[in-house]
This record gives sequence, structure tokens and C-alpha cells, in this order.
Amino acid sequence: MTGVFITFEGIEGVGKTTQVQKAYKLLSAKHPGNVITTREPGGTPTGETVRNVILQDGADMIDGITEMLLVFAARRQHIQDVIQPSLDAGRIILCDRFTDATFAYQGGGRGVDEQLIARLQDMVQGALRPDLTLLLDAAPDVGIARIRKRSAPDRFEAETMNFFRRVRHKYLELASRHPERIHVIDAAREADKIAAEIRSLLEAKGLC
Ligand code: Z5A
Repeated sequence: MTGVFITFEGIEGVGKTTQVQKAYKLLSAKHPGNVITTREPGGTPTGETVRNVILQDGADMIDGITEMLLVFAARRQHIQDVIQPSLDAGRIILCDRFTDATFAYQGGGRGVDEQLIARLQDMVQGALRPDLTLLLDAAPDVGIARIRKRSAPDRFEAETMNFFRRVRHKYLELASRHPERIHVIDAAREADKIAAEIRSLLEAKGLC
């Protein structure tokens, strides 16, 4: 059996990491030892290094195309070392962000040409696409208020509200383009209510 590739998307602070953990607990009870969590950028030592590069405030401004190339480089290694082997082994993968984030952040947020992103997607991933994407959607002030309570902002978190509005807008545009894959979930609600909706979606897919 081939595995199942599930991604969690949305702007900062909407609760992706919280919901990945809840889904992991739920699915692991039904498929013990057969569910993994991972994230992008990250998931491999190379990916985590790229993550540090793009999240930290450096001496130079990283331009949008450079940022896109970095996330796709990390993604390639992630697919080779983690995602494809896990799918081949029949596992369920819960991934905190994937290529929709590149369309939303580098495309919508930074203005990188979407055709360029689409070409790299084909080159780096071949036919690999998520089976299911849970887009946690909320107005930027909701997520930003949650994370600003937490710690000093990273390079993305320090962006303007307009940047996050563009990112959110692109995510919603992707959802309307791919309704069979991307489910939009109202993330302004309590975490347990969101988890209950995700549980229903996973049940409908026969996963729990
Ligand atoms: N990036 C990119 O530009 N291009 C790409 O292709 C990819 C990524 C793949 C990775 O950061 C950065 O990389 C990202 C875009 C860029 N931008 N940033 N920053 P990340 O993975 O750390 O992303 P993040 O969105 O910043 O993660 P986050 O801040 O941890 O947010 P979250 O995972 O969505 O939320 P959370 O950690 O589950 O919850 C945040 C807080 O809210 C926490 O205190 C929770 O307890 C609380 N919380 C969670 N849910 C709720 C609800 N429902 N109500 C109230 N409070 C809640």
C-alpha cells in the first residue's frame, strides 16, 4: 500500500503545529508506528539549515527568488530522504507546510512569478502532490496576536499586515483552484473545534 501525504497550511499563528500534533495522536491510535510528522522548511539536517537561513535576520536582504530556490532545495532533500521513502513504506505523513506555502509566500507575498514556482514544483517533485491539504484560515491579526505573545518575531513574522493579507489571499485562491485537495478550515475558533472538523475530514477519508 502507498502512504498518504497530508499537509497543513496557513499564515503564521493559525495553529498548524497544534493541529499536526492533535492529528498525529488521533491517527497513531489507529495506525500505530505508521504515522510521521515533519515540516518545511526542515525535516532533514539540510532542510533545518535552510530554515535557519530564511528565518533569521541576516546581514543581507534575501530576495524572493533566492528564498524560493532555498525552500525548493530543502524540499528536494526532504522528498528524497523522508517523504518518498515514507510513502513507499505505506505511512501517513503529516507535514507542517509544503509547496502551497511557496505559492503563497514567495508568489503572493513576495511577488515571484507563479509560472516559475510551478516549473520548479514539477522539476523538484515530479508528480508528487499532497493527497489532502488542510488550510487553516484566519485573518492575519488573529494569528499574529497569538504568536506575538510567544517570542520575538522571526524574519517572516516581522512582515507587515499587507504582506500577510497577500499570503492569505493567495492561499484562498489556491483553495478555490484545487477544491478536491484543499479544505479551508475556519481557524479563528477554539483549537478543539478545529480538531473536531479535521477528525471528520480524516474519517471521511477512511483514515480514522
Ligand atoms: N516558508 C516560505 O516562505 N515558503 C515555503 O515554501 C515554506 C515556508 C515551506 C516557517 O515558519 C516560515 O517559512 C513561514 C513561511 C516560510 N513563515 N513564518 N514565520 P513556521 O513553520 O515556523 O511557520 P509559522 O506559521 O510561523 O509557525 P507558527 O508560528 O508555529 O504557527 P502555527 O504552527 O500555525 O501555530 P501554532 O504553533 O500551532 O500556534 C501558535 C500559538 O497559538 C501557540 O501559542 C498555540 O498554543 C496558540 N494556538 C494554536 N491554536 C489556537 C487556537 N485555535 N486558538 C487560540 N490559540 C491557539
